[in-house]
Amino acid sequence: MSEKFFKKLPKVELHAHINGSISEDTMATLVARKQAVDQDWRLMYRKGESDTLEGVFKMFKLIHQITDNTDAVYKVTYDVIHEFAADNVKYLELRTTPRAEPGTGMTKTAYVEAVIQAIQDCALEDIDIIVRLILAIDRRHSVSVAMETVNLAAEYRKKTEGLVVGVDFSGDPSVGDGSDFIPVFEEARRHGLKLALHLAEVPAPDETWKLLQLPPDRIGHGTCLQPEVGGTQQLVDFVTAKRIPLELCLTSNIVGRTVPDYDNHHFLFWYDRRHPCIVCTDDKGVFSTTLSNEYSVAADTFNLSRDQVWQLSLDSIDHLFSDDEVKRKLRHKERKLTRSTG
Ligand code: 6MZ
Repeated sequence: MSEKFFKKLPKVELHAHINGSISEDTMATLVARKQAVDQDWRLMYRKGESDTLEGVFKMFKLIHQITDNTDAVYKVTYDVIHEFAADNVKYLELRTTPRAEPGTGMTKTAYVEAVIQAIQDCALEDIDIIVRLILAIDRRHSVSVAMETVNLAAEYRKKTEGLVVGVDFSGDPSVGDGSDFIPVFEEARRHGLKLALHLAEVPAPDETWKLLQLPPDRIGHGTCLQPEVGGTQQLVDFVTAKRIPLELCLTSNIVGRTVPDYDNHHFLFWYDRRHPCIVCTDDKGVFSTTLSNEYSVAADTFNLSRDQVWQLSLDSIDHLFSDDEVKRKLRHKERKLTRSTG
């Protein structure tokens, strides 16, 4: 299958962190507007430089120095949407952690409003992509900070008539105990928000088991659910029985070294069991990838046929956090395109 095939494939992206998705071009523009930035950023900003999860988190720190004001947050969001649209992504759920920057006076509310403004401006343009927003809870922060994020998500869900669809749980997986946040996720649910939680990105069977009882609507990564990689059979059985979809980010896991190589990626384990698997980018900027490339890598590594790739993309629609009307329209569009492009 050619590069063109993967590019033309209409796609759904459900796991993309805004600041991790920043392109090199956008970085260069924003760095040019600043003075106090490490001039070696371009060196760091290459696949292979951030070659452990620790290195990846250093990259986020650098990017956050650059996106420390609402103009930059608006630009990153706007550019990222255009880049996904150019990659033929028809539906995109962006996620981001509301951030206050006392140095520039940016508040969390202003941050969220800049992101929403960019999404709304893109919706008025002639680009064929539907965008929704998930607000992220960083596990390195406190439970009360997390509760603030849930309140912001609930507030802006109402104000934007459903543009904000859920909350995410992310941040350095080696920090803290995720089960402390269970009351926060229960509160999010009471507000009608969906839950997309990073789970078992590194081995953490106790925490994972407790968080699974919620249960989340989707799991980010799920790298270490199986017993051979630090999980348990109980975790595998639970996720299987509940059919909780997995957001799988192949390149991210290889670069971050939570998986040794593509051949050993847990995609195959779950895909073979016909479990809902969604191919995602995670941080397309930091990992120098695209969603087309992620589909191409999955197809090459696991010998997927054209039909299987189409079906994988089509099935992702079942798991997005928008209403059935959006799902129906997307399925219709994909089927029409399947017929016309083969
Ligand atoms: C866990 C991740 C992540 O929110 O500033 N993030 N958290 N595991 C990952 N796998 C590599 N990739 C990204 O985007 C950057 C933030 O997203 C989370 C981290 O909290 C990171 O600081 P935003 O837009």
